[in-house]
Amino acid sequence: MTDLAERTLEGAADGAGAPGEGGDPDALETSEWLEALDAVVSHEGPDRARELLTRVVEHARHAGAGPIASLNTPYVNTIPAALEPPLPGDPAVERRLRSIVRWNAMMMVLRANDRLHGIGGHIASFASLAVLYEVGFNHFWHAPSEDHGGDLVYFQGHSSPGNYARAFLEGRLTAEQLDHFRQEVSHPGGLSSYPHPWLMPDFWQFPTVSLGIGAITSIYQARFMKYLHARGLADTSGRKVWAFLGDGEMDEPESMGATALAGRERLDNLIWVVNCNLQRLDGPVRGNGKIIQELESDFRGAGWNVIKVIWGSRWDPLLAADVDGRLLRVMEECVDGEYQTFKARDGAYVREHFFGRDPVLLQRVAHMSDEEIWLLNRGGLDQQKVYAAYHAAVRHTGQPTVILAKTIKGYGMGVSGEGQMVTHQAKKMADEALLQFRDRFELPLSDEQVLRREYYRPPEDSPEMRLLRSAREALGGPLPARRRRTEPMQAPDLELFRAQLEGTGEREISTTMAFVRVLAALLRDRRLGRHIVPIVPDESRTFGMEGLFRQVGIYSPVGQLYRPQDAEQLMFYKEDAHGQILEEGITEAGSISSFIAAGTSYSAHNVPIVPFYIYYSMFGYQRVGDLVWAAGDSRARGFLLGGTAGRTTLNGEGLQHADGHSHLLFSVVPNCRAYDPAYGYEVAVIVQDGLRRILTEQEDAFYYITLMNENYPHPPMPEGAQEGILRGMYPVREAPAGDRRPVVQLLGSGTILREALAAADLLESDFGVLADVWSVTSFSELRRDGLRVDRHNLLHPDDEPLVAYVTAALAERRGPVIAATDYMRAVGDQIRQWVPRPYRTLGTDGFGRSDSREALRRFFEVDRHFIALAALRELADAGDVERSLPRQAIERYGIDADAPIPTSV
Ligand SMILES: Cc1ncc(C[n+]2csc(CCOP(=O)(O)OP(=O)(O)O)c2C)c(N)n1
Ligand SMILES: [Mg+2]
Repeated sequence: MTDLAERTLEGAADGAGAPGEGGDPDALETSEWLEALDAVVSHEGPDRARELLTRVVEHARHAGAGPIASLNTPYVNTIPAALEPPLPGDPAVERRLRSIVRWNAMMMVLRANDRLHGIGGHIASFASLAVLYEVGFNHFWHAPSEDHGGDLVYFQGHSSPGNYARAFLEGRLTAEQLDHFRQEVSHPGGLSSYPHPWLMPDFWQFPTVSLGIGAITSIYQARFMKYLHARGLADTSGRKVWAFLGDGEMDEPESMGATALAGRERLDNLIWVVNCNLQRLDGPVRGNGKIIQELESDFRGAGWNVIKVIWGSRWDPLLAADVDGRLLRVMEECVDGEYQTFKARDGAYVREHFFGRDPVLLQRVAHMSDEEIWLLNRGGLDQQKVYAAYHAAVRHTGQPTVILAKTIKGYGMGVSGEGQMVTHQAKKMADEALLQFRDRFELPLSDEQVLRREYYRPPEDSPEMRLLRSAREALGGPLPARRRRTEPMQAPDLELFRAQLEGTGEREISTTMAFVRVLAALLRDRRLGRHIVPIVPDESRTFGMEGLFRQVGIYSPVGQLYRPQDAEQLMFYKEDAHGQILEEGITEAGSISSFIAAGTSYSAHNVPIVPFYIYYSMFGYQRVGDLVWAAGDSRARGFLLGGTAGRTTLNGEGLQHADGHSHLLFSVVPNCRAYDPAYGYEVAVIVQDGLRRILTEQEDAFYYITLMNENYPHPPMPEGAQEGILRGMYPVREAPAGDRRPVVQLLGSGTILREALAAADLLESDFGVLADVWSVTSFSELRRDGLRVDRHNLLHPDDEPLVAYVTAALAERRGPVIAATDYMRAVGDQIRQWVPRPYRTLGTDGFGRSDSREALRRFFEVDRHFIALAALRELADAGDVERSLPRQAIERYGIDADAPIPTSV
C-alpha cells in the first residue's frame, strides 16, 4: 500500500476523516481505489489525477450519488513549502524593523493611557497583525506615483496604532502626536482613534472601524475600479484593493454579504486578508470549530481563490515527516478554543495537550525541548509564509483572493495578554511583560528606557531605517495617504435645466420625473455626461428611469450574453461592458457602497465623478445607516435620492414602505444637506448648486433629496427664489399687501406644500382669512443656520446680534405660523426656536397605512382641512378671529374629533 493510501485508511479505520457516521465498511476496496489514484499521481502527474477525479465525481452525480465534492482542503497551508518564493532582502532586518513598529504601537497606547486614564486604544489586534501589514508595506503596496495609480489598502480600524507607529518612523508623525493619540480635541494634531478621513483628511482614506464596513466597501471599490477602466475614465489595471478584516468581523452580514458579487464579477484586483487570530472581543470566534475551515468553504463557494496560511516555517519539517497523516489528524481534530489556549500557556502544555493526543506524535517530538515546541509558529506570524501568500495573491487572475492567516491575538504581550480571553481590551502591560517583550524582540533598549516607556527610532543610517525608506521609495511613497481634491471642472449652468425652470403648464408630473429629466440632461451633456454615475437597486422602473437602460446602458463586465426578451423595444434592457448605470440588484448596502466608491473617486482615482444613487426612501437610511455615516466620514461627494418618499405620498404600500422619517434620520448626518423639494425647478436648483460645489469648488458636499411619485402641475420658478430654495424656504404665494384681514403663515414641504396652498384657498373662501404660503425645502438647513447664528451671538455678546434666516423671513409678516410636512412633526419642530411667533407643526407620526393619498392625509391629520383648522385655532388663541371658528371648521370639514391618535393605532 502506498503512503498516502495508508494514511487515509488509518483515518478511515477509526472514523476520523471517513464520510458519513461510521467507519469504512470496506477498507480493502477503498485502499484499491486510493492506490490506483496514487499511481496516476506518480506516473501522470497531479493535473491528470484532478481531471480523472472531476470526471468520476461528475459521473457519480449522474448515477445519483448526490453532491459529493467538499469545498474544504486539509488544515494546512495552501502553498506547499517547496513552492514558496523566498522573501527578498534580509529577513533579519525586516524582523527588527517590524519589532520596532510593534514596540512603538504598544508604547503609544500605554503612554496615552498613562496620561489619560481610560482613554483606550488597542494593543492586541495590531500585535497579531504586524507581520501581515509589514510584509505588505515592504514588498507589495504601491502608493500613487508616476508609474502606478496606487493600491488601496483598507486597514483594520482598531489596529490604527500600527499605522501611526510606522508613520512615526517615517517621520510623518511626531512623538508628540503619538503621545496625543485619542486627544484630538485638546491637542491640535492629536491622532484620531480610528481611520477617519473626516478627521485626518491627508492620512486616512477609508473609515473601517465599524466592523463590516471595510469589507463591503472594499468589494464595491474593486468593482468600481473595473467600471472606471471599462468606461475609459481611468487606467486602473495593475492596481489592487487590499482589505484587512478580523475573523470575528466576518460574522457581520456586510462582511460576507457581497462576496458573491466579487466572485461573480471576477474581481481579481481584490485581496482580502482575514486575520484569524481566533478571538474577537469577548472570546473565541469559533471555540468549538475552526474559523479558517468555515471561511474557506464559504469563500470557495462564492468563487474566490482561497489561500490558507496556517502553519509557520518551523512546522515544515514536522509536516514533511508526517507521512502517516497523524500530525494532520491532530491538527484537524483540535478546535479553535484549544488553539487559543495553547498559545496562552507554554511549550510543555502544547506537548502534553496537542502532541500528547497521539503517542506516536509525542515520540516524534521527543527530541524537541519545550522551548522549541513553543516556538512552532503560526503562518500569519511568519514573514516567509505571508510573503509567499501575497506573492501568489497579486499574481492570481480571474478571481478575488482571500488569505486566511492564522495568528495569535496579543502576540508578544506575554502574561499581559497573549492568547488570553481578555486581551482585546488590554491597555496596560506589566513592567515584567515589557522587559520580556524587549528581550523577545531584541530591542536595543535599556531597562530604564523600557520602564520609562520610551519610543524608539533607530538612527537614520541603520539597516532598519534604510529598509523602511528604500522599500517605500521603491513603492512610490508612504501609505496611507489621501488626496483631497482633483482637477476642478466647470459645473453646468442652470440653463441646462431650463425645462424644469419653466414649469409644466397644465401637465402633471412627479418630482421623480423632474429629477429623471435633470439626470437625463446631465447624461447628455458632452462635457459632463461621462462623469455622472446613476446607481439603482432594482427600482428603475419604479422611478420611470428605464429609458436610461438603452440610452447609456447597464454596466456588466461581460456585456450581454443573451438576447433580451424586450430586444424589439426601443428601450430594451441593455447590458453593456461600457454601460454607465450601476444596476445593483436588491442590495441597498451594496448600492451605497458603490455610491461611496464613486463619490470618493476624486480622491482615490483623481477622477471627478458625481454619483446619483436613487432608491426607495424607506429602505435607504433605515437599512444602511452605518454606511451613510461612512459616506459622510469618507467625504463622499454626490447625491442620494430617496424615491417614493413621504408617509402619505406613496399610496397603497403601507407600514413598511411609507417613509415619514428619513428627513429626521438624514438631519443627523453632520455634513449631509437634506432637501424635500415640491417642484421641478427646486430639484434643478438644488442639483445645479450641488454640482457647482462638488465639481468647481471641490467641496466635499453630499445631498439627500426626497422625490415623490405624485403627479401634479409644476409652476415656473418665481423670480429671485433661488437663494431661498437653497437656504431652506421661500414664499410661493403672498397675501395682498394692505389687506387688513387676519393672516397666517403656512409652511409646506414636498407634496404637502400643495395641501398648504389648498388650505390657503379654503381659509380665504370659508373664513375670510389670508395666508402667505412658503415652500420649505429644508428644515434641517434652516436649523443649521439658526444654530450657527445662536452660537455666534452667544460668543459675541457685544456685537450686533445676527438674525436667523427663518426669523428674518417671517419677521415682516403677520400671523401665527403653521408647518405641515409628510414627515414626523419633529422635522418641522427643528426650527421652533427661530420662529418669531406662535408655531404649530403637523406631521405624520406613527406607522404607515395603505390607502389613498387623500385618506392617508386625513388619517395623519396633515391635509388641507387640518392645516386650515390649525391656522384658525392659532388665530383664535391670539384673539385675531372668533373663538368659534375652529369648531365651525371641524364641522364644515367633517373632522372626527374622537378619532384615535395616529401614533397609537
Ligand atoms: C459594527 C461594530 N460592532 C462592534 C464593534 C466593537 N468592536 C471593535 S473590535 C471588536 C472585536 C473584533 O474582533 P475581530 O474582528 O476578530 O478583530 P481582532 O481584533 O481580533 O483582529 C468589536 C466587537 C465595532 N467596532 N463595530
Ligand atoms: Mg479576531
